[in-house]
Amino acid sequence: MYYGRRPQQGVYNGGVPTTLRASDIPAAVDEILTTTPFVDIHTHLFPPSFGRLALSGIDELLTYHYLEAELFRFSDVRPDQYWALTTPQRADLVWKTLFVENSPVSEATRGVIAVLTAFGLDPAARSLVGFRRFFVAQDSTAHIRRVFELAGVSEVVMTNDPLDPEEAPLWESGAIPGEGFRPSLRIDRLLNEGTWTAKDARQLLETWSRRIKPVYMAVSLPDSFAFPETNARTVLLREAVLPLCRDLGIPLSLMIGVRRQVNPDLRSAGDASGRADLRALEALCGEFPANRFLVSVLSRENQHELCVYARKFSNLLPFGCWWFLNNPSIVEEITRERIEMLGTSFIPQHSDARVLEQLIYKWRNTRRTLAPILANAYRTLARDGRVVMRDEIRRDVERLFRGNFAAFSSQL
Ligand code: RAT
Ligand code: ZN
Repeated sequence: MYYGRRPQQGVYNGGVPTTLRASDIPAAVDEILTTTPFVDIHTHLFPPSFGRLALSGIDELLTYHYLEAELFRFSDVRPDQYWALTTPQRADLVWKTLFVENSPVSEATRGVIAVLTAFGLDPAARSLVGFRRFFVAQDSTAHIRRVFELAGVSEVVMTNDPLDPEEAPLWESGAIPGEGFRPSLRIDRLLNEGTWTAKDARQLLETWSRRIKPVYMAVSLPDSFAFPETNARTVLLREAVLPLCRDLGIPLSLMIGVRRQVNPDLRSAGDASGRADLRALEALCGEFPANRFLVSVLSRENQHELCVYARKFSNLLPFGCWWFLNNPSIVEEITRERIEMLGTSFIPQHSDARVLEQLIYKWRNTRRTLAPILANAYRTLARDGRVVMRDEIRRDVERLFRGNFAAFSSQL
């Protein structure tokens, strides 16, 4: 299935590789970014077969926790009053506060505007009635296809938690994700909260790996994460998680630097970030050379060290500009640094989308930020004397947004 726009005619010059003049590079990069379908390696999306877990539509878009955090800055509503509202009431309040009474110039608010515009809806509307009517009228399969196409993604990786009381029974009763949705096995509860023995953990992970066929296992970790530590997490990583990942040929994704619930009143919006000591990665990559690690770090201050470690350990693949980093100014800085230090051997971004339609703005923004960075890299290369070919740019973009991941996970 092809989701991106098809390449323009004549791009390949009748099969002969096209050499680009420096002045043609930006347009070529734009065209290649727009027509290459990406794999979104970390989302919280679900297909319709997962019922209430599959979030879509205006009420869900507006009650995204990135926006809720902003609501409490602009409104006098107290969190307890807000949580007492129904979802449509919350959405109405967010719309009135952040979109009508204030200008939606933040990344998360602009995102909603971009989504509405992509569907031809009027983003200056004062009420949500017309938006609700539009989203309710969509056929879910056709709508997913359209969203994937508008976002330029071919597949999204879900976050699947075997210890989630709402999600687990769905898998157990045979729910099938369907086309475009790939599972990953999220093990936060197992590693961070549980009182699991290595034997029981291994058994649980084996059962769930057989059941859902994850493309990786994943865990988010606090800024205080260390390895090795004298705790259950180290034992479980050493004796259950990493041996099984190796046997299955899948990576372990480590998302490091989250400080959960610094303001619990805000629920999902109450988490913060902190700088971590990345010597934990040095120890993990060194002790487990036959394992592969996908790594994203939440603190801006940890980004350079992550690149340094990626230069030391080829079993470490940096990915994404996670959560509070997914803003154009920071994405630009991190991506330039990664290209300078790692060439094309990293994964620039994932969406972290929780609501289906967020894919549209998150991926458009990523492409928009990336285009001048990539163009600049190739123009500088041309200036240094190397011929730049269109097909090589296409190969590189394909690697950044699919190939590097595929090389890390035997399950993709
Ligand atoms: O970005 C987010 O939506 C966060 O709330 C988290 O979900 C984070 O991405 C995670 O996967 O833990
Ligand atoms: Zn996430």
